[in-house]
Amino acid sequence: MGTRMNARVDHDLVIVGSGFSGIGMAIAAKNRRRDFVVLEKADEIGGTWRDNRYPGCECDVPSHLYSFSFELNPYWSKAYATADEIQDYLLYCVEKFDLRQHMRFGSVVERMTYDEGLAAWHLTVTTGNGETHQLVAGAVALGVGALHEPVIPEIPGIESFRGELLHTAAWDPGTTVVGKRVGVIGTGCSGVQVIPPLAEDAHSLTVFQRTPTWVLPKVDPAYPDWLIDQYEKRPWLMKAHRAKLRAAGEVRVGGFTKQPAALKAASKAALAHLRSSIKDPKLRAKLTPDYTMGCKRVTMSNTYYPALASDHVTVETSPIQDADVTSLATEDGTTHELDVLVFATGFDVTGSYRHLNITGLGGRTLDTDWAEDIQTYYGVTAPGYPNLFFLLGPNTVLGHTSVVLMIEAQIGLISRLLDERDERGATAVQVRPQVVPAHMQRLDERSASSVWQAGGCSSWYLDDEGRNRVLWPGGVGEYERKLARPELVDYEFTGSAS
Ligand code: NA7
Repeated sequence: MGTRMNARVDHDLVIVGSGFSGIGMAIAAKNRRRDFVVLEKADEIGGTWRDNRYPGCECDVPSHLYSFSFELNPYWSKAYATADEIQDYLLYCVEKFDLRQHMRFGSVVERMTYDEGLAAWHLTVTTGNGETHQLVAGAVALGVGALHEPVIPEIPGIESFRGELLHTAAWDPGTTVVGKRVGVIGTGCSGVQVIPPLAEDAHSLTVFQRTPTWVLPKVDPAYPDWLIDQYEKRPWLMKAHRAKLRAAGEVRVGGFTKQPAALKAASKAALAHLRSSIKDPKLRAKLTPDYTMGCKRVTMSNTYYPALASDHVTVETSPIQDADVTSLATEDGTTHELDVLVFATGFDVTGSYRHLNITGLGGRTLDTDWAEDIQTYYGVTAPGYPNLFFLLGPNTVLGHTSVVLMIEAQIGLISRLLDERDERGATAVQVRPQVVPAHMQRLDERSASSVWQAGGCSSWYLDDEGRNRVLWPGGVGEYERKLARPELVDYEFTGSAS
């Protein structure tokens, strides 16, 4: 199980979550022979790709870039992997690195409180059988995912609706919509993916659209067997392909942060895609975005517009008013009779940490601190919360390339800081509070002119004040360099292990 550094704790490191972040962190801890466990609330490993099992669910980042750099996968079947394929990859990683023995399934973290005297975290954990126990951790790495807490909008009367209610992130695999009257609320990435397969089976489909999305054609060829064979035999070929995909993604970030003009060509391509797919001018008008491309995450689909153009599909743009036993009513006075209502309404991104009830130094709580303003250092550490690390935390999600690259950079930094703490004979490491405001100010300055803040839309990227608190406003390369060579003076190492 590795060497425990501090005899006063149950585990040197507790990792919460077993998606890409948790698994990557676990592999690093194992390689460094740290004593660790992974707490997972579900009964199987995975995160986004275990929970999002709605029909049509795929990753919008190229598959060869959406994997660990140290565990490339020659077998991706096509340019953009399905949820199933990604989950299979993660299952493979867990077996290969023999991580299952470290997994504690059905373990829900209810509360985390920092004990300054012990320089450790007390975790209150509820297990599947309803029992609660305490764990003491020398450090905690939170890999709970940014897109984790499904949002269900409040619709007056929805509790009386007798049809089936589903959120895309909590799909019941037994659901069938064959011959049914289906409603879908939301036209973000999930909506764009789930609508075509539902339209294929449903008797009728009503799409409740609040804001039209930008949709690019999807170029998603299957990898032929001969190429998979080559990737298997010649990993350098696969690495070269990955490097090309990475470079293509990195070029795009300037378009989002500095020169939205660079998005002009892509916008033109998306509008041409709309024109060629939708002949009805009224429908086309409804589907034409009035904000700059990239302000919300750009979607890709060849089947979305054709599905919306089908005779049995209606795009409803009048706002939802209320629900009753069998229907949804919209403000234009229309009643929409439905058997199934699908919420493709996204996630409460900052809420991901709320359910953990985190209390740091001096009784401060993360909820209160972050309600005022989210302040982190490179999204990994927060002042006042020693020995606590966030994976894919604030301002580290990406709109232009693979977040797995960010996760790996973060795992490298966390491992480095913990090693440094232990080598110095200290018990706690935390970011120096005084370096954080300037860091956040730089992020704010860079975000101010970005298309996310200045593109004329609202999205889950922005907080209540319209500030970007989700995306990293730069290239992955820059982030990797900063985290690979951290300024150790920016961190305080305190306490004495002896
Ligand atoms: P998103 O991108 O947050 O999209 C949610 C969609 O639901 C979006 O179209 C919203 O409209 C719509 N929505 C949310 N609440 C309502 C209400 N009350 N009424 C009508 N419509 C509503 O979530 P996704 O799951 O699609 O994607 C999340 C990320 O997952 C995605 O970016 C990828 O990274 C993967 P709005 O645009 O706010 O007007």
